[in-house]
Parts: sequence; C-alpha cells; structure tokens
Amino acid sequence: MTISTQALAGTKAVQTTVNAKTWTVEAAAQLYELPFNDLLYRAQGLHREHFAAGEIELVTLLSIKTGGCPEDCAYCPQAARYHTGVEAGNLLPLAEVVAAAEAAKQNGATRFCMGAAWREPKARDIEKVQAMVSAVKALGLETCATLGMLSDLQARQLKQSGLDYYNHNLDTAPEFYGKVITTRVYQERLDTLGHVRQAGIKVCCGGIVGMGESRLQRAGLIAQLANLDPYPESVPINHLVQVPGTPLHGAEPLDPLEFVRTIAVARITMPRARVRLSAGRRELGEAVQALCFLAGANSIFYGDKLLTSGNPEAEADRALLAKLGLRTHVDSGAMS
Ligand code: SAM
Ligand code: DTB
Ligand code: SF4
Repeated sequence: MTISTQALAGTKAVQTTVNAKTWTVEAAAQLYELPFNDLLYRAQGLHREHFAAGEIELVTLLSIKTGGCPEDCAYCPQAARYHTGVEAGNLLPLAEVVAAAEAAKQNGATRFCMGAAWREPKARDIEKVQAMVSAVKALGLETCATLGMLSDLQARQLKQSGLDYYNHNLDTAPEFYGKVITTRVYQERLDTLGHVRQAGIKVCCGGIVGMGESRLQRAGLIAQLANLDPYPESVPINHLVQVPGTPLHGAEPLDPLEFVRTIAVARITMPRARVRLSAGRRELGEAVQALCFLAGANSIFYGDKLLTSGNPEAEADRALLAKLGLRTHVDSGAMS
C-alpha cells in the first residue's frame, strides 16, 4: 500500500511508501530531507501510537569474550589486527557472567546482552554460551547474545536454552560495506539473520553511523533494516566510537543532528521496533540524547561500559532520565 502523505502544514508534500515491507532508499532519504522539527514531530507522533511515551528500556552489555577477533571491521577495537590496547581474553566463567547479570538486574536493567569477539562461535563455545543464557534467563532477565555469524543449528541450540534476542548488525548500507569490512560479506549477515528468525529468536539488528558514509548510505542502511521481513524487534543505532588504532579513528565527525535524524528515520520506518540509542552516548552529551528520545529512541545501553569502551555512568543515566521525566521499562511494568 502506498500512501501519499502531506508531511506537515507549511512543508512540501512527501511521497512516503508505508508498505510495512518495502521502503525504497529514496523514500528513506526523503525523510532525512524533511525540516528537522517536522521530522521529529512525525517520529514522536508515531512513537506515541505504538509505545507508552517516555518509557525507556535499559539493556546491560557484558563482553563475555574480549578481543583477539580475526575479522577486520574498521571500527572495532577488538580486531586482533589493530593495535588498540584491548587485550585478548578467554571466555568468561559462568559464575562471573551470572554475577554481572545479577548486578545488572539489581541496577534496573531488564535485558542482558552477552557479546563475544568471534567471527562465529565453535560448537564447544555454543554449549558454554547456552549455559550462560539459561542461567541469565533464570534470573528473570530477557536474554540477548551477539557472537558473530550463526549456523541454522547454532541458532536453534541458543533458542532451546532460552535466548530471547540475537544481535547481529548490518552495520551500514550494502554500497558502503566493503569500505568497512572485507572478511565477511553482507549476504552472510543476512543469512545469519535468517537463521535467527527461523529459529524463533527475536532479531536485534542495527548499524553504525559516522563512519564517513553519505546521507544516502545512511538512508540505505535504514531501508535495509526496515525491509527485513519482518523488521527487527530491536534496532540499535550506534554512533561510531572512534578508538585510536582502528582505521576509522580520525574519521570526519558526524553532525550530531544527523544522528538525531537517523533515529527519527528509524522510528518512522520501523514504528513498532525498540530503537536503541547505542554506542557513542558519552560523546553525544545530554542535549543530543534528549533530542534522540524526542525522535523516538526508547532503549539505551545502561552500565558503565559497553563491550570495551566507555558508556555514561549508570548514576548519570538515572539522573538524565529523571531530569527528562522519562520512566524506565521496569517502573512502567512493561516487558516486550
Ligand atoms: N563479533 C560479533 C559481531 O561482530 O557480530 C559481536 C560483537 S560486535 C562488537 C557487535 C557490534 O558492535 C558491531 O556489529 C558494531 O555494530 C558495534 N560496534 C563495534 N565497535 C564499535 C564502535 N567502535 N563504535 C560503534 N559501534 C561499534
Ligand atoms: C550494538 O549494536 N552495539 C553494542 C552491542 N550491539 C553489542 C556494542 C557497541 C560496542 C562499542 C565498542 C566497544 O565497546 O568495544
Ligand atoms: Fe570481530 Fe565483531 Fe569486532 Fe568485527 S565487530 S572485529 S566481528 S568483534
């Protein structure tokens, strides 16, 4: 179904395809071109149609296997080939993961995401991660993992142990992808997402902006995500964290308002998804984050650390949410 929408009074008409399944890159790019206030107004309106206004989900990350990764993702401090000062470690023991999950729950997180710096897990790794997933789930937390590429069998094994979400990002538009990663192709990412979906695990899939891509390529990423059928339940939008030693360190910084626009376009094209304001919040500052919430972001990574890099202190985040009159997922009793 294609609907012609008069964007807002006083602005030019914008032809928007609202077929839940098809967003052309051009239609996503047209949203980016809207006057800033009109874009945010529209995103906030849609947000309120589908979610309780002012309710934010808190997700805590834990790196269960840090560094030493064989891949060449140009943004990533955990790739073995770059000299970033991140030391390679082994898979954490189960007890350490459970202790971190208990602390996250205590602090108010509702979802716990376990990340590993792997290209793909080995069979023996999956067994260990399965035990972690079951133990975290038993604490009453939603479970998420991000372990690299997954086979069909591995996805089913993770589902069996109680995995609710799997995070695997498309990262950027297909046209820009080869400038960022050469050790695996776009289609392999789509294949993993297919295995996850097929296994009945909810999909967490987003990308990174600020890597030197064009606006059209940002629109291309969002269109790819929105055209996944169905689109992801969770959409993490990362602002590149520039880490010394990675090839993308020193990239031209993105205008923060362009980041806000990206959140708004994600909200409009994927109205029922949890849009997560992800990496890079420390660098964005409070005012830009407030605009992101206005643009429809309703989830954050919560806790003093992302995987290897810094995140705002949990206490500072609680203060920010209070200052903005935002409630957490737990306060509002919602679990989706
Ligand atoms: N190794 C697995 C993989 O690549 O799928 C899982 C972990 S990986 C660190 C998860 C995601 O974190 C990446 O796909 C990327 O989107 C994001 N990420 C990594 N480094 C980042 C950085 N410096 N800035 C922003 N996002 C980053
Ligand atoms: C996602 O989209 N962002 C998170 C999570 N999924 C795994 C990771 C951000 C990593 C930032 C760099 C680091 O801390 O190493
Ligand atoms: Fe490895 Fe994942 Fe980092 Fe790429 S993003 S280098 S796959 S840990």
